[in-house]
Amino acid sequence: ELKALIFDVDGTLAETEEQHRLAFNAAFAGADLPYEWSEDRYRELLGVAGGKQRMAAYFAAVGGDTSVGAIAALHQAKNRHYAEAVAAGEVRLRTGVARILMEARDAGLRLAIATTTSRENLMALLHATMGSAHRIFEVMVTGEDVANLKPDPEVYLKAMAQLGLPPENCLAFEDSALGLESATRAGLRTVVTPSIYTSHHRFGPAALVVNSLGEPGSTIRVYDGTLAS
Ligand code: XBP
Ligand code: MG
Repeated sequence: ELKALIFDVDGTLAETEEQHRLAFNAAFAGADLPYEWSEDRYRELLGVAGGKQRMAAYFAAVGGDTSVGAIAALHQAKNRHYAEAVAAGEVRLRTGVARILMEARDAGLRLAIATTTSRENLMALLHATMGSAHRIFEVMVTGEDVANLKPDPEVYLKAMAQLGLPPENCLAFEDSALGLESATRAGLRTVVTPSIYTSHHRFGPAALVVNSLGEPGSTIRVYDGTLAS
């Protein structure tokens, strides 16, 4: 029996990765670093989950400063840029997300989040895209709440522990192969909606792969008795 839906955030609730990429580049520029991540480069770099870990992997490869302090400062600056962009309305919920959340709630399903990003980034996104409706999420587990990021299953295991439910009662929603692996290793069935940065991933263990959770441009429409031509 299905009792809860657990959502990834970046790429799944919203196409956030482009804003993360631009924010990383703004942080590099602000620190006078000669790095600028192209879309293609960022697509590869997303193979490393977590912004700090992503920078560390890249800096190690190009001979940059991999010290914890340097990376922490850059990540803080990056998150400031990200929060600004999100607050300015640069990111919207993906097609169908608002509807599935409302319909799930109305059907009595419980809603949770399992994300790699920080609580601050998560709340910035939820406030900007949903306002007070973000309270629809009963459980939120972020990258700050776990020792091991995706593809480790910890974030999903923790979300289920907080829901008090076994994987059989839950369904995960993901956009990436790393996220799918995390959910699958936690014993969950997963619906995948590939995002602009993950469309080339392989989603073997997914229960279902669909372009989106709704029809393009749709809101909830009431059938008025006439047939569309
Ligand atoms: C998302 C991530 C994050 C974001 C940036 O993974 O890997 O690192 O790219 O956020 P998922 P931070 O969607 O699987 O949760 O810089 O806060 O890490
Ligand atoms: Mg994701």
